[in-house]
Amino acid sequence: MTVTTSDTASAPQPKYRKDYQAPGFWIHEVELWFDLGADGTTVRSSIRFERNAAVTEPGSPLVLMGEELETLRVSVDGKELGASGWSATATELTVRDLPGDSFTLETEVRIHPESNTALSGLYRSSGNFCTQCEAEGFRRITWFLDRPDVMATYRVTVTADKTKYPMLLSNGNRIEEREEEGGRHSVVWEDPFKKPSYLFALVAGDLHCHRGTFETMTGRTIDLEIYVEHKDADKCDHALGSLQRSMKWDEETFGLEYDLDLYMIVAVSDFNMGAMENKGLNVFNSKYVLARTDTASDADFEAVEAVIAHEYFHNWTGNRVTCRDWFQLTLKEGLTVYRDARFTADKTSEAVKRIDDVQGLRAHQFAEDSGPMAHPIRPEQYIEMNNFYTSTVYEKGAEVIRMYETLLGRDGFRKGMDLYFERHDGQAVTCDDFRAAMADANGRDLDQFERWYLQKGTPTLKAVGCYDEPNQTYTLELTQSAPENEPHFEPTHMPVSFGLVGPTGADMGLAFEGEDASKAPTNRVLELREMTQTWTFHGVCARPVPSVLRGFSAPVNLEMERSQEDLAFLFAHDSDSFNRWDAGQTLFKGVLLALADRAAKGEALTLDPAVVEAVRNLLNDESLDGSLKSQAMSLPGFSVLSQARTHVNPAALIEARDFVIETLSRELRGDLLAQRKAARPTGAYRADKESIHGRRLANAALGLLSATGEDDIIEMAEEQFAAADNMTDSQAALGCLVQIPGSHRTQALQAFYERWSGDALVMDKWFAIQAMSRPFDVAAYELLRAHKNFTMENPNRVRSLVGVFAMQNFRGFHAQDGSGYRAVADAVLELDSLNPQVASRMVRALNPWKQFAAPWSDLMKAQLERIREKKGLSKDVFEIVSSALG
Ligand code: B3K
Ligand code: ZN
Repeated sequence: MTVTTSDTASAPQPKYRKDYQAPGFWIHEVELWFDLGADGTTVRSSIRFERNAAVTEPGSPLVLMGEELETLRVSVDGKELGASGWSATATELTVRDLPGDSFTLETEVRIHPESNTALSGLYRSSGNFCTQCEAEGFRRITWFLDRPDVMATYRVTVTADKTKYPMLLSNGNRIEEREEEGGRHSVVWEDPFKKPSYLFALVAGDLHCHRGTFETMTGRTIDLEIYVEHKDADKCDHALGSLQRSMKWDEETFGLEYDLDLYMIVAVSDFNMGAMENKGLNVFNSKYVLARTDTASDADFEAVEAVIAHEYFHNWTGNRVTCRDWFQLTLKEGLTVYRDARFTADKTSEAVKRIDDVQGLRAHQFAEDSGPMAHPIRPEQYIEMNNFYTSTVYEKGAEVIRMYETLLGRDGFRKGMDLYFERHDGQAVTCDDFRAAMADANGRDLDQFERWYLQKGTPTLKAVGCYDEPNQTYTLELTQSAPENEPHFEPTHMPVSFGLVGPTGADMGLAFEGEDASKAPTNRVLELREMTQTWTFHGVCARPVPSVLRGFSAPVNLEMERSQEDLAFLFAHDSDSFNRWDAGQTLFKGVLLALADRAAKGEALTLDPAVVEAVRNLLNDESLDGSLKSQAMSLPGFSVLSQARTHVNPAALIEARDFVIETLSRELRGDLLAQRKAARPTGAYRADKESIHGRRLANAALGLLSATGEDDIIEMAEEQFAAADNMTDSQAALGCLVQIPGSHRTQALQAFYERWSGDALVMDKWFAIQAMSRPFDVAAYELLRAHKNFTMENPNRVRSLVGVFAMQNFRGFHAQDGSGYRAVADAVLELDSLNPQVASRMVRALNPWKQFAAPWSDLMKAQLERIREKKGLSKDVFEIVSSALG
């Protein structure tokens, strides 16, 4: 059962940021008792309320939020209320008989975790109980003021059958355990830190506990406990190490120490997103905990470490200082993504991490920002908050935080963070409070910077450079302009990192008038605050090539007229590794789009040999590590290319991309073979940086080589597949073998299935590898949809088949007869009744329909309309579909 909408007369109404009002009551203390059963759970609560006289009149009733609760009893200050004292609708409990302005309310409700397929609130996963309360899931557990500015301390008693649920966990410290009648037992937990209800957690189950400790900077010993299913006991080491490294890093980098004496992480297999930072008791998608070298790839290991770090970092940025209301979500998410990115950069490679992040940002966030769901990082309105856990709030939010750092410097940023915690520890605050702390700690005016929170869409940054040879000056003119979908655009405060690359490939000095170019810095952060500004650099003794927006210092679309030669020159020489990579991307993008236009007209395709040579040079540049080389040869993806066009013809884009990949594969065959050979680590598997870079390059080379489907390359992939002692190599080889139909494909898939059918996370890979492969069409999709290992009830499985097909298999999804769209819409309709949050993620694949040419656009739109027609559509999917069609 979900909140139903279109069968009621009125459509769901949005909430607006401008309407914020403080709560009518405060809650200081909460006590909860859970009686967990196979057929229903009883939740009793005792809550201490105090009227907020600034907001509500004395005598006005208390209104609490709830969903799918069966109310058994309501009492105030120990007196049970009769029917006239309270009333409940599907979503509100109103209590009228209040003895005064502060009182204790007790309620008892019955809920049904055993049939909760929405995975929000209290639910069951693999027979265990767990919770997910962010954003508004706590109200599915008990009547409450379920909003983040209501912060309280919690005492929680959990009672359940002792044999089935030997572990009973909640937030904070375990203070009592006792036996109960009938083979049951109880555990009592107390969380001394005030928290909003979205950080509440409860877990009950029969789990293996992997233990460790961490000694903090003040010498306290913290117990670390990682809970997993018994069969996964040997996949916890990396998660534990990741947690210890995160704790250390946050002390060293931000001076932040963990507060409780216990930190628990529980891995569950049915989870709507990645993980959840509940105070002292994180609940994780098992995908981001479990890792063993034969089941998880290098990328999976890195993702586990990053997500563990992210949730850990939330303890300060999110939990100790939380959000006043959900419009402020980026306050904790943008900041925490920024922090985890810095952590990963420190632990792996700053350059590689930056390129991976920007690649993701452009593919997902830029697409969202130019589509129907575009919103500022601090949205102005929402219908269903869960729909706003977006790459805009997270990833663009992190870019905005990164701009503070670029403007203020690392030390200035740290000063701002220190002041933020000094002012707001224990509070629920806003993005403006964060900005004020950054400004005040540094004596800077950051008023204009607020526009990054107010405006949606991706601004364009236009750069025009002019070299004056007689005067030896170089003038750079920067102009910012409005995104198409932001009619009220005003100029942002934008840091533009800049350099000039001289004819030898070395950076030149950037001297303002009167400065000595030989002593001037070679990189400057230019602060663009007007629509247009110019800067002139002196003593520029030869014609330079400009390198603009180094490190991707602002989340914008850079527009600059540059010749293919200049781009190739930067691709070969820019000292800024991001811009070096990006010059290649700009070069490829121009080539691919021109080829796609030719393909759309049915014209023959040819590739400029200079492009091939540029890639060859990179591949053979021994100053680059394997990861950078593999990034340098990856072409802009379908999403990035289609954003550059209106009326996209997907077939022509795919044809152009295939053509370039196949040409590079043929022309660079010798180089790729040599690179693969040199890069592949020899001997037993190792996880050091060098080996990880080596595998990344070797597997990218194999991937590119296999594009032509030649027998010797297939044999090479078969050999790697058979011999692999780690998932990175095994998965990469399988990824090559599935691209071309034949016995090699079926045999490899069968072997992989036989070996791993008992391991859910590896089976997700088996589904995903097929779903993104070239021969995978709608018929193949339907076969896997009916496979005995597929279920719509597990979000990871849905993402690996439906999600990958809809968002990564452009051939199959954009089939010209519309069958791909129909198949995905069928899945959305089915999911909507089971799990609206997952349904509303899948349906977004249809969002960019306006960007496509006919017949694709009409076919996509028709499926959106079909979904909108469904009776009882969840408000999650309703919001997405109506904005897409609106
Ligand atoms: N804060 C959670 C996300 C909750 C999503 C709610 N639909 C995970 C994170 O960002 O760390
Ligand atoms: Zn987060």
